Amino acid sequence: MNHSPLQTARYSYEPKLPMILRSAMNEIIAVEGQATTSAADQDKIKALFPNTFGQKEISFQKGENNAEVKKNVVGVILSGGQAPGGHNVVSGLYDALKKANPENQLIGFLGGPSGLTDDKYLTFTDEYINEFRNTGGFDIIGSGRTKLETKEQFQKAAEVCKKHNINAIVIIGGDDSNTNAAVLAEYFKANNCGVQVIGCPKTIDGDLKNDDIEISFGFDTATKTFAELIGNIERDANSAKKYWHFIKLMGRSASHIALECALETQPNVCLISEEIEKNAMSLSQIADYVASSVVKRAEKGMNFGVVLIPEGLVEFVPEVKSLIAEINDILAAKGDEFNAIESIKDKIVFMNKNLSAESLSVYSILPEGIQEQMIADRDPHGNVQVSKIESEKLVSSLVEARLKELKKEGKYDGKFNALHHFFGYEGRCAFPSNFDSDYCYSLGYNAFMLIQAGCTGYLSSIRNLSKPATEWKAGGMPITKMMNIERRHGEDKPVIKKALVELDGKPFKYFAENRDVWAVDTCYTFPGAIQYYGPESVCDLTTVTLKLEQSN
Ligand code: FBP
Repeated sequence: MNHSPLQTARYSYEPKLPMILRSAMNEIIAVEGQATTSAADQDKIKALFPNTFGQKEISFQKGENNAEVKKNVVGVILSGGQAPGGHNVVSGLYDALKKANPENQLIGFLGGPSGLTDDKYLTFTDEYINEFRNTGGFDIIGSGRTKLETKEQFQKAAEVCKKHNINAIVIIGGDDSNTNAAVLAEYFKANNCGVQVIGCPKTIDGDLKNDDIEISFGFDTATKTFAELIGNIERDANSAKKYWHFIKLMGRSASHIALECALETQPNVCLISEEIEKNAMSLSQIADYVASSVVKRAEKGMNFGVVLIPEGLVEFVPEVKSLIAEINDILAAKGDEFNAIESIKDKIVFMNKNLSAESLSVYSILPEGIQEQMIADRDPHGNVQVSKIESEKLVSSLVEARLKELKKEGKYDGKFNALHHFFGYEGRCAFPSNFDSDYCYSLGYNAFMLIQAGCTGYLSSIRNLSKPATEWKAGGMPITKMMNIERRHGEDKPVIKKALVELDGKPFKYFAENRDVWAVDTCYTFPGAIQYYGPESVCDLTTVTLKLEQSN
C-alpha cells in the first residue's frame, strides 16, 4: 500500500490515555458507584431489561487487582455512519487485550452488525492493525446499518460467539446501535450465553451525549474539518464580495454540528432546527429571517455572506414535518399505485391530488427539485433521507423570492448571487484530530477494562474531556441508565434518549447572544486545517461546545 507522508507520520503517533489507564493492569480496580435507574419510564425499562437494569456505575481507580487473568476472545463491530477515530477504538481495544495476555484474540466482524450474524470476520494481527492506527475511516473491517433486534438474529449471534469461543462483543455505534447492544446484552445474560456486551459512543452528529458521555467520538474531527472549509469559504466571500454561500451541514436530526461550526466560524446566519421547532417557524418566517441579514448587509454595501443550515432542518419545520408525515401515509396506503407511475412529473401530480389542502399549500411553494426529493425513496425504516434533501437550495430559493418582493416594495436594493454546498462525507473519514485519536484509543482500551471487570450492557465512558488527557476519568455506564421509551414506527420501544441542542444550554446561549452582530457585520473567524503536530494549545483543543458546556 502507498502511504502519504502524514499517514506514515500518524502510524507512529502514540495516543494519550487517561493517567489511570497508563498503570499496569493489576494496579487498576473497578470501583462500583451508585446503582442506576433509567432516563425515564423506569418500570417499563426495568421490565424489558430484568437482568441488566439498575447496574452500578463503574470507575477505574488505582488499587491492587488480584483477579485471575483469563484468556479472552473478543469480537468487535463497527456500526452505522463513519466517524473519525473508529480505527483507534479498535487499536486501543487490541492493545489492551494483548497487554493483558498475548494469547488474547480480537475478531473483527465485517461490514457492520450483519458480519456477526453471517459469521463474516477476520482475526486481527499486529501487521494488520498497524496499517490503520490513527487514520480515519472504518475500512479496517467496514461498517453497516443492519439492526440487531430480532430473536433470530440474537440466536445466530450466540451461535457464532460459541463457535469462536467469544466471551465479549464490543459494538462501536450511535444511539440506535448502542440500544441494540443493550438488548443483546440482556439476551445473552438471560440465556446464560457467557458473552458480555460493551458499547462505545460514536457519531459525528454529536447527539449521543448525556451526563456520562460528554461527547461522541468523531464530532471533534468532523466539525473541525467542516469549520476549516467554512472558514475558507468565508475568506473567499470576504475577498470576492459577490456571493451568498448556503452551506448544509450533516447531522441527521440534531443541530450540534451546525452550532459548533457557527461557534468556530461566526457566519452571518446559522439556523438551529431545535429553535425553529420550538418557535414553530414556517418556511416563510425562515426566509424572512435570513433575508433580513441579506438586506441589512446590502445596506452596508456587503452583497455577500455565509448561511449554515443543519441537515435535519426540514423535519423540524412544523408545516414541513406534517407534510412529510402525510406523504409517508400516502406512500404507505397507495404505494403500488404511486410506484406504477413512471415519470417524476406525474408522481408530483399524483401527490398534488392526494395531499390535504393545508399540506398542498406547503408542497406547492417548494422548488420542483425539492418536491421530487420529498417523494423520493425512503430509507429501510420508511424515513425521508434528509441527507438527500437539498435544504440549502430550498432556503436560498425562498430567500431569493422574498428579496424580489422586497425589491418591488423598494425595501431592498442589493445583488443576490447564491452558491450551495453540502459538507458531510468530507468530514466523516478525516484523519482523526489528536483529541479523537486519544479519546477513541482510550474508549477502546477502557472497553477491555470493562470486559475484564465482568461488565455487560455498559458503555465505555471517558470523562473530564475538556481537560488534558492526563486528567481524564475512565469508567463505565449501564446503557439502560440512558434509556427511555419512545414511539418508533407505531411501536413503543426502549431507546437511548437522543440529545438535541438544548436551547437553555451554554453553547446555544453564547451563539444567541452574538448572532445579531454576526448577521450584519463581518465577524468571520478562520479555524484553518486540523493541526497534528505543534503546540498543545493548537493541536489538542477539543470543541467550543464542550468547552462552553464544561465552563463555570
Ligand atoms: P450515524 O448516526 O450512524 O453515526 O450516522 C449519521 C450520519 O453521518 C448523518 O449525519 C447522516 O445523515 C447519515 O449518517 C448519512 O448516512 P449514510 O452514510 O447512510 O449516507
